[in-house]
Amino acid sequence: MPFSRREFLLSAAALSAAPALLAQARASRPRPSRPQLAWQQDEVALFCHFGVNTFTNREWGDGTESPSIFNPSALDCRQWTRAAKAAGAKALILTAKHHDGFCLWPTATTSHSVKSSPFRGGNGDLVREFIDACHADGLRPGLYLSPWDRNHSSYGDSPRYNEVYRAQLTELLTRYGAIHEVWFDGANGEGPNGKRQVYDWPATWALVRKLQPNAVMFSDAGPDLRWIGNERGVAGETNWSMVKPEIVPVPGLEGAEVMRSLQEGDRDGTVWRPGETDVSIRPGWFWHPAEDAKVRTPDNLEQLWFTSVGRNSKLLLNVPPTTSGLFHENDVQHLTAMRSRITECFANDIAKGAARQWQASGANQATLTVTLPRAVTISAVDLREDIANGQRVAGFTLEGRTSTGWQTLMAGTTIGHRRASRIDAITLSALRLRITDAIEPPRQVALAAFSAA
Ligand code: FUL
Repeated sequence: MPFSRREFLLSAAALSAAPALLAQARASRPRPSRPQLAWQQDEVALFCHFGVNTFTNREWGDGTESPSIFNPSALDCRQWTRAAKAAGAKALILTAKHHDGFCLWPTATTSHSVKSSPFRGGNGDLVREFIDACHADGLRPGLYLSPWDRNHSSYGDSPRYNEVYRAQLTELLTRYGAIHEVWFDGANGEGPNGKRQVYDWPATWALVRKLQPNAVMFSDAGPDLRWIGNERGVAGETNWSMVKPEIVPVPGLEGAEVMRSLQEGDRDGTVWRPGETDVSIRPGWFWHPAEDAKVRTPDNLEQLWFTSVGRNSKLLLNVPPTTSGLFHENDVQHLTAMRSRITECFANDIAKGAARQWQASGANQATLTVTLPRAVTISAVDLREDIANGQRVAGFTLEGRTSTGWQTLMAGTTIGHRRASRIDAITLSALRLRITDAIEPPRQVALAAFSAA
């Protein structure tokens, strides 16, 4: 049936509005905030679980520990920060308070703190020493403040404890300068009144935003960073930095869809909330002498790097100080060895300066061909999207040209900030990245290839 004039005008108007509508749809796709970008660019941070559990040899204190046991014999936070630097970490997060409620800074909210301990004669402030050491070594400090508090008498009396918790946060976020990350754990138990505490997340998040607008907040539900869904150091092979916030609206939820969204993010996510991969260098989060021989090997640490940073996540690697207040020498050695391996792996980019051809085909496909100056053996590849413009690639295949023709080296879904992999050594004269699917027109992807060390 022919168009009426009215229909024709309407469809012409719709057509001319289409680019604007498309642009609008694109503009409304989530992009990282500046603090989220900086967080991702760190790539590796260390986590330090330290507190009364270090002295009781436990993982979870019950809140009845006497502050008198907290007495590190040779505390030196600079030893931590030097080791962090040697490991290539750019940030460090300290458990200012774990579930046992013992505060590592002199707080006005409870006497259950360093003030009542023999540490520095009761005049110590471990949070201050930690932050000073971070500054001295150019690292970005972050703090973990456990919402679950098994010591405070108000816990379980929800409105009252929420006030206490916010008062603790206010102390931490106003006394020590810039705090780059605030870590909210999802664990939640009953208070002495037998009632389960109901946390007030909106008010807590708003307080952090007000006091430290450049800090990123971590929890299952963000708002800025999400938990990756396991403590094994493994991000999803598909890993979007966007999520649908309605799937995990508050921390501590369980279920298959929650776990999937934490692991993989959401292709059609409406909020930018990249996944952070927290994992310990030992079986436990706190130091236990029996685990000195169970420190992850450099080989294993390197694998963790590839399954986190190499999959568009950030590695938050826990290294627990001992009762002396220092990292154990085994941990320091393995951390340093991990860094040397990563540095060696990415030392020699043979695709640098090579001829590149980028060809878009349609709205969501493109091919990048990199012709190498000569045939070389490669054993690792590194792909990167410029995520300041959003995460776009949803499917790709990487091929290499051998003396007998093109061969597939790897295939995957997302790329994001970094998609890095070791591959079986292979001699190639060219590489071809085919982007087979993207949620917005793909932009140039950076491709680097590394020769065997
Ligand atoms: C968990 C806690 O219960 C562990 O003790 C540890 O702090 C880990 C990072 O988060 O939920």
